[in-house]
Amino acid sequence: MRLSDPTLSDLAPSVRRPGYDRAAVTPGIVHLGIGAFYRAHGAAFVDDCLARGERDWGIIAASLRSPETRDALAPQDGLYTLVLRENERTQLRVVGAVQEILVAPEDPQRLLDRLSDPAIRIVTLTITEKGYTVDLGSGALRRDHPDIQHDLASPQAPRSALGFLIEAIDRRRARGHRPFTILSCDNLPQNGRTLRRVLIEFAGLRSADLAAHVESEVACPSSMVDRIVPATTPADKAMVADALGLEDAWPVMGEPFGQWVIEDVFPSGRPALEASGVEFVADVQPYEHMKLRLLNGTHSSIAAIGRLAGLETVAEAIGNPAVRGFIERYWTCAIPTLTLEPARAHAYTRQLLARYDNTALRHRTAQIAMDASQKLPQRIVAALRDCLARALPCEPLIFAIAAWIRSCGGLSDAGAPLPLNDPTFQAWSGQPDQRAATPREVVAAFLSLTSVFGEDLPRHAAFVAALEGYYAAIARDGVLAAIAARFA
Ligand code: CS2
Repeated sequence: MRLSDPTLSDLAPSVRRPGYDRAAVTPGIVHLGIGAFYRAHGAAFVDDCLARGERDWGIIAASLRSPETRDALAPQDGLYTLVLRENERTQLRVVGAVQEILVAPEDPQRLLDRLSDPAIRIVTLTITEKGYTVDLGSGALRRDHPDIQHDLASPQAPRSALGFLIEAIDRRRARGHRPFTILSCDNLPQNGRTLRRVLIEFAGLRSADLAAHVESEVACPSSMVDRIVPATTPADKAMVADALGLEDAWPVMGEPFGQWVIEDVFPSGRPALEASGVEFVADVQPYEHMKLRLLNGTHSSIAAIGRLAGLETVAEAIGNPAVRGFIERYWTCAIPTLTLEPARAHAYTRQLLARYDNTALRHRTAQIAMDASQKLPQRIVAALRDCLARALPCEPLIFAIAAWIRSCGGLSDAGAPLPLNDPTFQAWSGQPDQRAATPREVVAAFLSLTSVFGEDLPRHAAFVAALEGYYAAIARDGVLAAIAARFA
């Protein structure tokens, strides 16, 4: 038997279920990018609001690409299990906030209709870094991106997130409806501001009028989101079926820790998420820097190091004394770049160590390594730039970049194939052959990636020399030996 509305009453009693009448819920949110992260984070916070009686904030979710999530969840009436795990402890909960799942490429019109419905007051996004079609080096729209080109030529049947948002904003304007507030939940620097900039630029390519409307009427609060969500495995599904007494085609896994900090700018209203533990603040940036630079920066470092060294999960990597010591040194360097009080940042890193040590998560380094070229600028390079400008120590940050470069070469230290999953990087024609080129040639080639390094870093002689030195050491000795010799 499958999890669904009619079978909810058959659930094992230990499993928490939606404590409200789902049939009485009406939609108020459209979510773009219905992946595991949103289901384990944002949707669970909204589910709590629905359970408290805020019935007009149901979620219409859309996938901008694949039908997989819809195919898994539609036969379950949108229900799915959220499993929160920490070492030996496991909590299960069925989330009921998702009312419908659309697959944008199958029927773009239907998604536009939903987005144009005045009942929709918020659009949330988890479309990953590359979904913003932004050049992270400059913050400008990637006008040459094929989806952007397509959406300018065919605004009525868009493909990109920006294409859907702008067309819907335009339709709402034509009908005299207020725009929705757009809440980015991706790990981008100043995600709301970054989004707003490319939205206005994209709208301007359609008409100056539309750009002015977006500029004056559309709010894009920034937010910081945090919960570690490893990809679901077949073993996870079997465990959930056992615990539920019902099949769930796609449960999501996460850690109990969950944080969401949001700038409180919602001119069209919002649910009382603060009652679900969300923090509303005037300025998200201190939190975002803390999270991107301390968590995501070390995550991406662990991903590159772990893959080179054959360490499969974050827990396995952080359990290695050399890697652990390196990560602690990394934090010591990154903390002075934050505006937050150091005591708070130190408490956060202590908590991070415990989160990384969580052996129940099995968070794979290969999962985090995905799309690395889109992640490094805000996670590592931004903090590095601050350190260089203030002459602060930053060796571990440079080393992490060297490890990433080496991990792009396609082979682990033991010579095993290291498949890349980073389409933007793979589309780059300047990739050197790391087996044939000298360290200097490899580093010079990578530094020409301005979307990662900007125009400034390739000219910073001390940085370039350090990067070459670390890269050469990793290539010669292997990443763990290189760490042990320098950061032990
Ligand atoms: C990770 C993040 O895959 C990745 O790049 O660094 O998904 C990370 O787990 C989350 O941002 C934690 O909130």
